Amino acid sequence: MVPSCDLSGEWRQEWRGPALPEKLCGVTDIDGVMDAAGLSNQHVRDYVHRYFELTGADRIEVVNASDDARLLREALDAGELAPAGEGRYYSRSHPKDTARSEERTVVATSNPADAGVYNNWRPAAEMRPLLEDRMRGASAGKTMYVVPYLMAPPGSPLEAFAAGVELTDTRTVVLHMIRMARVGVDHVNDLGDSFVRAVHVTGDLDSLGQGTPDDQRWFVTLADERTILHYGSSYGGNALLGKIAHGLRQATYDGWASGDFLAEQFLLLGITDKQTGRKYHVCGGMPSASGKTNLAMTLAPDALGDRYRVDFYGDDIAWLRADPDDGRIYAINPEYGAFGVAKDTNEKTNPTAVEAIAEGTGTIFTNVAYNEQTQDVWWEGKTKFPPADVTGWRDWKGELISERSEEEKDAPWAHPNSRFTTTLANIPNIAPDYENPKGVPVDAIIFGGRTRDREPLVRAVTDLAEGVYDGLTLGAEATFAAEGTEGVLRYDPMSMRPFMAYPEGAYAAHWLKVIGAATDQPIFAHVNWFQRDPEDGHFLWPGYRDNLRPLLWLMQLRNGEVTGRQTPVGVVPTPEELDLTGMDLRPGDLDTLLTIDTARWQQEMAHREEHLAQFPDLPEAIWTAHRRVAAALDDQA
Ligand code: GTP
Ligand code: SPV
Ligand code: MN
Repeated sequence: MVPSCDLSGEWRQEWRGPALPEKLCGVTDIDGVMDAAGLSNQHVRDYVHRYFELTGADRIEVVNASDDARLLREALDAGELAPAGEGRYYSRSHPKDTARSEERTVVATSNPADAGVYNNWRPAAEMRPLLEDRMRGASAGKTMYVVPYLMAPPGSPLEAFAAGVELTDTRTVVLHMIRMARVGVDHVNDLGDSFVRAVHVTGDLDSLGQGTPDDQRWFVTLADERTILHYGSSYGGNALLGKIAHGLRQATYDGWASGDFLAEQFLLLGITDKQTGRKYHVCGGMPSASGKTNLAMTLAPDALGDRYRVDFYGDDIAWLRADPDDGRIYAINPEYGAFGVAKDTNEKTNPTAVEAIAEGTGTIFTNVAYNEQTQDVWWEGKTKFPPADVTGWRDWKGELISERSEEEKDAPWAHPNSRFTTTLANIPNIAPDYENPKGVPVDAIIFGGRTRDREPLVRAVTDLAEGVYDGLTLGAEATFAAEGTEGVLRYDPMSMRPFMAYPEGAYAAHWLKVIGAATDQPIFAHVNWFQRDPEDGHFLWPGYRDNLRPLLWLMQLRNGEVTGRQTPVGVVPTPEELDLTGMDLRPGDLDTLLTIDTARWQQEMAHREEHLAQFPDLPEAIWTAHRRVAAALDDQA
């Protein structure tokens, strides 16, 4: 006889009778669902039970990557997605939910000493109940999807830090996770308790007071409990918890706590010199929306294409460790897909991205413009002008372009943070060995922000402490009074400001330790594609595919094939050393791109001093590097 209201689930595993109903006594039999899905890890099952009860979801579903086609059909039927041509999909987020919110993002632990300047530290004992209160009953009527995932190529030495189980009440989040991470129960069944618990509850997006003093959203990483609780958004990094909440915030904390590795908002690419057969790997940090995806996907400029090939490894996250066997730094991309900025993506700026999001790729577009009659998508910079015939076109909010009022006429059709989501395998220049569990040896670590003056095209730094110092003083310019003072950078150390999980002084020390453990260390460099002419504002450097040229110079410098010119802030190429074949730069622009304006740099050094002084316990080696650069500038003045 079937024990009618026994929900413990134990008897079910013994049951040999006919298929059992999913619900008994009106309650979902979640053990039955987990059994059927082969989810056997008892720690995962207990966690699912706990949050199923807390969130009040109606039912659960355990997700494997192979469920993608069915989930897509369901999302299309439910109107959560619309078709965007063959094998491509379109989604619109809630208009108040279009980007990460840094103010509402918190790292919480039980140790007040974990508070840093940027991690918005709060006590875990305060944040967990606060989040669980918000989540209580908030998934009523919904399905709770159980998404086991792995943020690493399987077999990676860092695999122990890479597994997680996201619980989410939103189907489109699941579809994004399937593209951005490796998803399936096999990734967690044998792990015991060592997986990240990542709970995502969307909440009622109409009434969360987003951006007001009464904001209800919270995005919390309980780092020392390896638990992520996000409430109040279903967009990007707020909701795809494997990506930045685990892949960056949790992982950077784990890397520090274990002493083993660094997790950084870095791109990772390979350069093959077909003439010599040598292969180089470059990784590096640029703040959000500053060009990582574009650089990682870049092709060699036409004139250099016969000799060099660029391979894509990763565009947003890299985990780095020193390998004791050969003394080199190895990097992996923990992700499985790319979540790229749509704006300005076109055949000229980024042909590989255009191919990676073409029909048949399964790409999901979010918040671009959409034509419901032709199923076409458009964003600013896809073509020079928007489609001339506006029939059927709606902007990212769903408003018909044809019905725009006079004042709305010039508003962008796509949201500036509109994005595409596609798997790495769709990227035409994906590295053949991108799933190599060991990762690839790193030759150079670069940093780059958007800086309209001062920062040259490239300057190389050969000393470890000076390289780390350079990363810590990375920033992007503030352009409007609202964001800061003109000419003063918004510092974004290593491009990790929004993802920092522990104090900056300890972070710097951990960098020195991990990279310092390598006997064959990467060279550092600072790059800048965004210098402008002070008179007419044009970009001095055309950017995009031409960005390979300064990287080639950097590899030559590392190989001792060029010497460059020593300046107080690093080694800068001489104009002859840069391979500019096939380019026509305006006269004078190259000089400006390679010039160090000493007075302007001295001004910057004063701001840097204030910036670094915020961080107690900054290693003395970093201060020494700062003083050395400052003194060299003073000598030159
Ligand atoms: P996140 O995904 O937010 O971390 O951004 P990202 O760093 O990957 O930035 P992405 O490559 O998506 O570029 C952001 C914007 O900068 C896009 O609109 C690009 O078109 C633009 N951009 C990228 N590279 C260059 C360049 O070399 N020159 C110029 N002028 N613009 C660039
Ligand atoms: C960024 O903002 O740096 C991103 C997008 O890469 S998100 O995943 O939303 O953080
Ligand atoms: Mn990013």
